Amino acid sequence: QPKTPTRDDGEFRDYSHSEISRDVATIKNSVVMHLTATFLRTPANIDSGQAYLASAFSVRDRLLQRWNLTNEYHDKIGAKRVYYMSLEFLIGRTFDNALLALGLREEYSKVLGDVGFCLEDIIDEERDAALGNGGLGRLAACYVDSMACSNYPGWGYGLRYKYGMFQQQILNGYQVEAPDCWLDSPNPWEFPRPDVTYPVKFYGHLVRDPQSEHRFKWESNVVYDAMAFDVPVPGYGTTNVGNIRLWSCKTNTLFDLNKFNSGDYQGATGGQVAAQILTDVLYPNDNTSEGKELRLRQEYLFCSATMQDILARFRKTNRPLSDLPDMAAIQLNDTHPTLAVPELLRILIDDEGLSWDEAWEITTRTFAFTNHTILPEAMEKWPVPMLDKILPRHMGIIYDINLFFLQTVEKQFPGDRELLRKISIIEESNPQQVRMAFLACVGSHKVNGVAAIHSDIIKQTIFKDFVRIQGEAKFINKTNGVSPRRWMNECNPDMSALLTEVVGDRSWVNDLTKLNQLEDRISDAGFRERWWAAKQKNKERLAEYILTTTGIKVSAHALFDVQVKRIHEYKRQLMNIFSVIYRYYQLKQMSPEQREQELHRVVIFAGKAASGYWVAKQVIKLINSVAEVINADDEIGDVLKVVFIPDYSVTAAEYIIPASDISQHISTAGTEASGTSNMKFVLNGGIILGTVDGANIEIGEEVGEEQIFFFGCLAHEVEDFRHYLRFNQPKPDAALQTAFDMIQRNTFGDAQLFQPLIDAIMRGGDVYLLSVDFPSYIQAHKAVEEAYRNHDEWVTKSILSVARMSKFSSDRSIQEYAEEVWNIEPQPVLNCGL
Ligand code: GPQ
Repeated sequence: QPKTPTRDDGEFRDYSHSEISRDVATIKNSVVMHLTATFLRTPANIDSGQAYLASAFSVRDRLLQRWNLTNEYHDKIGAKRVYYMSLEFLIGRTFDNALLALGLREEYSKVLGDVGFCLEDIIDEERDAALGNGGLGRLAACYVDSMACSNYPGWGYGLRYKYGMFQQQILNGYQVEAPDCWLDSPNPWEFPRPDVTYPVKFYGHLVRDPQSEHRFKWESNVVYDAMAFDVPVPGYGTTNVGNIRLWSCKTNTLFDLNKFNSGDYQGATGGQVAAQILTDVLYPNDNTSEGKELRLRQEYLFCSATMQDILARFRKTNRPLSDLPDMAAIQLNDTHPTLAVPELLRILIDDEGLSWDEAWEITTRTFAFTNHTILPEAMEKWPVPMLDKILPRHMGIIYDINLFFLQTVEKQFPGDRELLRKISIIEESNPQQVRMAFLACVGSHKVNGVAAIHSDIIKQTIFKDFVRIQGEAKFINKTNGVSPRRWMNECNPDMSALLTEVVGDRSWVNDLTKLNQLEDRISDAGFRERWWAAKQKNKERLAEYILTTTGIKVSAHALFDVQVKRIHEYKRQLMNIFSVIYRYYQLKQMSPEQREQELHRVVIFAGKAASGYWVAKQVIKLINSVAEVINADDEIGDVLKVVFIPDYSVTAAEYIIPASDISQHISTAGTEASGTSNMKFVLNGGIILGTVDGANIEIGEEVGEEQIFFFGCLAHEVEDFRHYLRFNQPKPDAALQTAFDMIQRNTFGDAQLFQPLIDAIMRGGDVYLLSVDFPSYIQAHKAVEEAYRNHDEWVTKSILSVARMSKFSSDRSIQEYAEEVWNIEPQPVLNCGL
């Protein structure tokens, strides 16, 4: 165990001279310095965009000091680090997050106020870093946040997409995609590192090493450069600053001097265009594998650069390669980074000269793998011919991994040919395919699902045989979590103030268990009133946001019923809109007097559909068509309003989530691995209407069954229903049939547009069991309305829920990973007064 240096023993650099100043005049100087020196402006002549940039750069200076300190310290004490490899990091905005973490929000507010700006407006100038699709990418961002806040030495690794998640516009009710040019203006939250650049090879051929039968030299002329950009991750209440290292494909090495000299100026840069494309765009698929060659090359660029970087850092320790697993734990965020496994083997064997057995031992002790879905369309498979062409050496290594694996299985279960066929990493289809989930599983020492039910399901389905072969202990559960920094402290200031009052200080931000003290206030009438007022204020803020983004005026006194997430058949936004149609029908049957007695409701949708996912896009069109008719119906007025908020994003979620009364998480049982927005809604005092699926189940266990509205069939019943519906017509109940009829009578425009959505149920086998769950869904809505009308009961539910949510802090998830998977410990940077 290396000795931990202290500030006095001369070994450790003294940072005290660069203490972060809280002095408003000093902060002002640094903002003005950036304004004049970085952006060539004068304080008398700036707009809010420039005020944002200058302020953000001055905050960044302070973060970078701590970034250096953190990494220098972790290097010095020889700390083991975790590397969280993810093709997606859905970060959102950073400015406000950094101000809160550094405790400088008041000070910057004052400085900006002095020059005539309001901090909230300045915060609004920042564009989201939207380098992810949905839950998987946001989870990665919450996890690096928790690592920093809990002082774990760890980095995220990802890609710096030039265009992030597309921007969604709604035109004539349809989703239209526009590019997300987020890097068009300077990005204060990245730090370019041209000195950290690695070459990454593609294509080419292999030459066998005459010295050794299993070593190869891989020769190729197609070499791209991957350059690092570091994104600091502010830790709240700690000096530690985390890091996300993002790779960008560098272009200038592909300049063709021969062409240039012969006068072909355009042709000389042809390579640049090709190189740029590798990190140009984020693939906009959620829970679906695209299978494009470009995506494979993107994945490999990522894996190769990351492994080279991790090994470069390891070599500086001068320890033998067999110590790598003692210095580095690598987590694979789904199968997208799985090529890191053969890449590490390749480097260890071909470049470092290790034997297969040595390299294999190091590799499997280093990697662990998280599965995030069991949807068949999301399972990554790459055709062998494609892999063989692009990465010939890796294809050979994968064959070897498979061979050795099958040999051990054959020894364990002699003569079981069927078993070998089922578990082979190579699927014997035409063409053959590499099953990436199997490769990731075999190459890792731990495999986990993301909620208890999901981890059970994967053990019974895709990894069933692997459990039998490799043992139960390898397959574990790590229920997801969310960061309380962003998903309470930042997005819900009024409720946060109440929590701080109850706890006595802000310590709950890094320790959600403290919220159990809320239970003591449950019968404090004054407190309950302020609790409700906080929710009400958030609803008014959202009503304002809805008005500016959609032009629709909604009443903040109605029940806010929210479903925001990627649009996907398994998430069943379609079932939601069918129930809205049925509700509309019922309201139309009533007399005006009766109608006014009904609970007023605003049904809020938001979410993006993958650009190539036609059904999901039609669902968006249906929602907008229904909204248009209902919102324009004077008889209905405020009794029912339907809103589709365009361009859902992390920032939009920060407005929407704190304002919900009820939120819907209604996937067909067994299909949503976990869900994470469900946790955010409940943490913000909203109640869930949901199926017995994913983390809904564990949320129910924690907050109590009275605090959650469950409905629908159970996961173990799904297979039988599906089987029945393959051979029998679905029988929609009267309510669902009414919704179909309304659509087919052209109530919401041309029925032809929506017939395919009805057909998917009535003729397509109703794979997601809408006809099965609809009756209990309508019942659950009734139960929600009744409960909401009992105001006192509702406030109690809301407070109790928040009090009992500590399990769903990502700090808890990260601590479990650290202790059970990564074997790393918190290493708080010595307190140097920073
Ligand atoms: N998830 Cl495979 C995604 O957001 N994208 C994906 O491509 C895959 C999974 C989600 C999953 O659907 C949610 O249930 C999880 O809560 C989330 O990953 C994080 O684990």
